Amino acid sequence: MLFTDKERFKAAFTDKIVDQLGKPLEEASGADVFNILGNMVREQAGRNWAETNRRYRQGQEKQVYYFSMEFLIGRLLGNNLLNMGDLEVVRDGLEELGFRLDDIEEEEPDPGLGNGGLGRLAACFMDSLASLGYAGHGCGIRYKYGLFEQKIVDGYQVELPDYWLQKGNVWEVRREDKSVDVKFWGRVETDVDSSGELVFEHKDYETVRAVPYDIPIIGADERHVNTLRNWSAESVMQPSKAFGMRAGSDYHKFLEYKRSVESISEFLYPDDSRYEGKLLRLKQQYFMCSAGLQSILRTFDKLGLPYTALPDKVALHINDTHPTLVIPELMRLLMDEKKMGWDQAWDIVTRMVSYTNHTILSEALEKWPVPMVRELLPRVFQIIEEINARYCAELLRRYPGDEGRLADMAIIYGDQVRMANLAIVGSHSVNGVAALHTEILRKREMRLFDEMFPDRFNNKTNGITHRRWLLHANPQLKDLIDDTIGTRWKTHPQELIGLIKYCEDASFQEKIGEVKRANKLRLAQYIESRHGVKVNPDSIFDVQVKRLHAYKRQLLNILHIMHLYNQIKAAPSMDIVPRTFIFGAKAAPSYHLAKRIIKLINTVAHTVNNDKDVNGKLQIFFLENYSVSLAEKIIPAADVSEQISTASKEASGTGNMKFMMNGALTIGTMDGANVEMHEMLGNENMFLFGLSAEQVLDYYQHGGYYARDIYNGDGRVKEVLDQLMNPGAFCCDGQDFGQIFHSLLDNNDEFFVLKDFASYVETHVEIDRAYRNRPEWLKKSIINIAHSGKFSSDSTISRYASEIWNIRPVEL
Ligand code: 26V
Repeated sequence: MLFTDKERFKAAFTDKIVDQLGKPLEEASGADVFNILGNMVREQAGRNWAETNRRYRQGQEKQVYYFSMEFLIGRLLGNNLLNMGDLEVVRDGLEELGFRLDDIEEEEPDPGLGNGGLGRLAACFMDSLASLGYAGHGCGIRYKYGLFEQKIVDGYQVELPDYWLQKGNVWEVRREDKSVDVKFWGRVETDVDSSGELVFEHKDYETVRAVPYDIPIIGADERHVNTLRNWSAESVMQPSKAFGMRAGSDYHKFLEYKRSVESISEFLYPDDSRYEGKLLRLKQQYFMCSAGLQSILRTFDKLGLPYTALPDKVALHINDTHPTLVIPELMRLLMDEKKMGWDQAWDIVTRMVSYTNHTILSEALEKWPVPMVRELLPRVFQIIEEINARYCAELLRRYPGDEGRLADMAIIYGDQVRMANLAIVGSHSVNGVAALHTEILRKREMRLFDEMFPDRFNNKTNGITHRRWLLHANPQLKDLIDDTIGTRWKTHPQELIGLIKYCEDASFQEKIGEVKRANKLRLAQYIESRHGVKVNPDSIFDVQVKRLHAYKRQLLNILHIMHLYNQIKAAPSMDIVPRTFIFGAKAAPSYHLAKRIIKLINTVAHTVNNDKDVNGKLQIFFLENYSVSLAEKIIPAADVSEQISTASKEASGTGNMKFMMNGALTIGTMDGANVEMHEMLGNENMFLFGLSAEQVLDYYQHGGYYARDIYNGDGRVKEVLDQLMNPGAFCCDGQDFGQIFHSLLDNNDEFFVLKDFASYVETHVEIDRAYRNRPEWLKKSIINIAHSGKFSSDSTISRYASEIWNIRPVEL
């Protein structure tokens, strides 16, 4: 606790305002209050931070480093206050000084240093590691610009730069003294040293200075404070050093060099739907891997242990294939700098590295062009070649003459370096992120690898931190749970299961209903402030928020809404429970189909929201700039959670878990972690529909699906698809949605939108029916909350810790 009581907090805070800003409290703005408070919290955390590091060093504790190109951490003020146990005191104290903490939290920029699920998972993991007392840290990039800010203009997505650092960042500490140099380009010279050993010397390289910015990750016991270390790229000031042996010292060349160096940590790549072989992205990846490893080895050196002890003291985890270069880069450091032989280095590297796969979409697989890797990273490429040569030789020993297998499994093949293959071969653990996903990896996508390395594959179902997603985002629900089952669940989220006892308790049901209504009112006010439209809090809030991807099928959702609208137009007295459909989604800037779908949602929204015949039965809102902070407002207010990806495509999903924890009921396919939700909830507490993963994969393999048959055979489908093409019902320009129409019919509907349409429509009718029975609905909602503890990232992290990293919590 930072402040033992409210009065002391008020006094300390008021003093700080005066001391630091030189103005009286009455003149302090919201931004002033945020900055001063943030600084006070960081200072306090600083003491525990130093103590944590001292303790880790003194005990020679094994450290885990989670390498990730993305950490979507969200705002930190509220969560830090929560984890430090100061939230109530600060809230009350500020209130008496004339400020609302909720407003002060809004002053904090929301760092968008991630695209979606993968980056947010890394952030939940950071919180769980610190909260459970593990020595686990993040290694990432301090992007100057986060994911673009989305504006909707005339229904179209417009992207604006997200300069989140404009007003500074109170949480970070620049650690100039911990900088390291990263080398690009140049050539490798081979020589023999005095003892006859081959030595490799990197010449004529370009040097980039990596400067770390550390953010304290404050655990829920307040005492464990781990580190998220984000690297920033800077130029080296002496041109001679910058270009190594290169002569060029002319000033223009230097400025050019400076610009190109700084571009490395300039922006986050905003397209998580398909891989592109962009040089700058490869630079980012190597920059992070090399800087992170150098700093880890420096820390290890201070222990004074032999390098053979490295795997007992350090674990390296790679979040998808983006940081796979840690494998050859660590080989390089151990061999070229620490003078270790190949076999020993390889043994050490593979015992240290573990890898998580986050997608089976083949368009997202990273395959770097050989010439690009060879030129940018000449020594690292040599090492990759050697890894590949030794591994291919081993393959042929095990499977003599099996050229087909070699072609599938090689690391370098044709003109490409396949990063997933390198990650599997160079690590001791490969995990999927939900049971179904891991099954698909083992049985299909990575079958040959599973056959060769059967002990390597394992599942770690994703999780979410209940601290951000329940305690912080839904304080009223938190209070109600505390009053009902006590407070132990906060440190043991599995104990939420104790709520099951109350699922039929009429008074508890009513209280759950009241909390939901309060959250809906809050969201309704937010929507009203943005859209200028009143939202009916008694309607069903039906929500789909996530990145816009064809496989996530926002299209299925909006086509269903068009169908509902058509039904109402045909029979305005139709008896349905009023629905408010809420969307939030960013499309990658170059993903044209996704952008069309956003436009379609907005066009349908405009038509429906302004049609008198609809008479309040349907409302549709597309909330712009979906982000972590917006998610915290939306999710607690949802009645229905849309998790409707084409089965087999969503590796896990984590939004599904957040909604469940906040009492929404899911309409979903048997995909990702939905399958495990269903295992606990059964058919009564979840609304399933659509093809199974097996059916989908069978269609892909054997054919037999004809989207046009459905268009011709189902009048409802024909009606909505024709409306995409005809100016009239929804659109002003008939050409607007031609691309969508063609993707469904001429391209035979890759994601089975039409195939699943009928079953989706029926399932929504069921939801309408279920909602009318309020006690039954609330009972289901309680059962969902009760089971959601299973998806706490605390459980997930405990499994990574014991089954992959071999670490235990550190007592402080
Ligand atoms: C891929 C790429 C491709 C190159 C450019 C930048 C970029 C950035 C991110 C990605 C990763 C996409 C994979 C991903 O986010 N997967 C999601 O991971 C979640 C956490 O495991 C999981 O819940 C989602 O189902 C899965 O789609």
